[in-house]
Amino acid sequence: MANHMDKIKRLLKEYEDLLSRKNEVVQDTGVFKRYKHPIITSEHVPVFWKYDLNPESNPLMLERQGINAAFNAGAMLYDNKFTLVVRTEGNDRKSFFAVAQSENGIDNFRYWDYPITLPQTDEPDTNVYDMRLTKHEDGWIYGLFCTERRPKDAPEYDQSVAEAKCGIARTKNLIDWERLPDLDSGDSQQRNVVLHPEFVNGKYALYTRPQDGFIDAGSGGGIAWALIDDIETPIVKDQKIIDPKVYHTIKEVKNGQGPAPIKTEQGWLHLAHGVRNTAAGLRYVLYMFMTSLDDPSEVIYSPAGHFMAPQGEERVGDVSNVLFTNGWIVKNGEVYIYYASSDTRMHVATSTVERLIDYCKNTPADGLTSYASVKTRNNLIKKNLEYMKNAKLR
Ligand code: M1P
Repeated sequence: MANHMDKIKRLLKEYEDLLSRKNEVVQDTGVFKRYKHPIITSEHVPVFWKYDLNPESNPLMLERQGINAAFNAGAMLYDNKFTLVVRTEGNDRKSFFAVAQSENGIDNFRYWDYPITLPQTDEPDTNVYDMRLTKHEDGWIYGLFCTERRPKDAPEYDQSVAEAKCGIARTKNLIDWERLPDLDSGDSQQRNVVLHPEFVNGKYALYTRPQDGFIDAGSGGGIAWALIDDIETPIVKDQKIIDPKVYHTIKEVKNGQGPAPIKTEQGWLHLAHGVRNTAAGLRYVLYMFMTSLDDPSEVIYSPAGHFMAPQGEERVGDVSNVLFTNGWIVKNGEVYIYYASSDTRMHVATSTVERLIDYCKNTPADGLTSYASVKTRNNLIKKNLEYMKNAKLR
């Protein structure tokens, strides 16, 4: 018995050491700061979610219900704490949502005692993931997420056929959730749907990502914009592509809105993921753009290329070469970007609203050819050489 208790104490101590580890900046590009440690991994999930601690029912202290990964978290400031709704995935491959909070946003994230129990529709979800949190001006906190099910007409021989739809739930306290009907967009598949935080022309506004197949966006042309009359009967009648996928860019295969955009004096700041093809498979990176305050469906700045791409250990995981984001938080002008690497773990990067606007406005747009890229770079080189000559730096 003493031995059993020692094992529990050791597990709890190792757990506490991990959670209280301080994070530190390891990269500062001027645009953002990157941090040394992931902020949430499968190891951050409470010991009492994995082990049966009772010596009578688990005398050998085996891990009973392992956790495979913790990634793709929605984010918001709740109760003045940095609050994530983490896609937490068991060894059984099922994802579920769980709240974790931190006082400073960069380390010491702690899970609440229980994961979220999400109410079901008449058609139960097989798997749920990637919740985008939006504090809407109607007073509710909305969570839009992907609900995945096996289509009724799927052939018996193929057990991997899946259908992705946008599930919708809302809450006032992140504990009790009301499930609304799934979004009816008329598309065969939908993922990466995000609710805009304000009414637009008196309607709820959505960023959608129509797609033909479960993985393949096909004729789904990019990030779309849709207005719906009623969130309790959410039907999309019309979608227009506002940020298309484009040949030979970081979003040539597909893209998707990240979290809900941030409102600034100069426009809405958007963070998104773009996907391109490589010989080693798909590569997911983060990119940014801005839309107009007068018309949030009008893109006003679109800097070329990626904002962040996988580096170091971020490159490797269950789905390698992936950065994905569905959460960020603004506090006093500081922006905390929560991103996941390779469908395995969560990280934070920090910036400011001022720096992100500067990045979006002053990074040249993609000229779409090597010739145009050289021309843009030559402009920078020429300007710098003149500056360095005048400043006697060379
Ligand atoms: O595996 C990478 C990502 O793939 C999907 O994103 P998208 O719909 O753009 O292809 C999502 O399943 C996401 O969860 C995952 O991180």
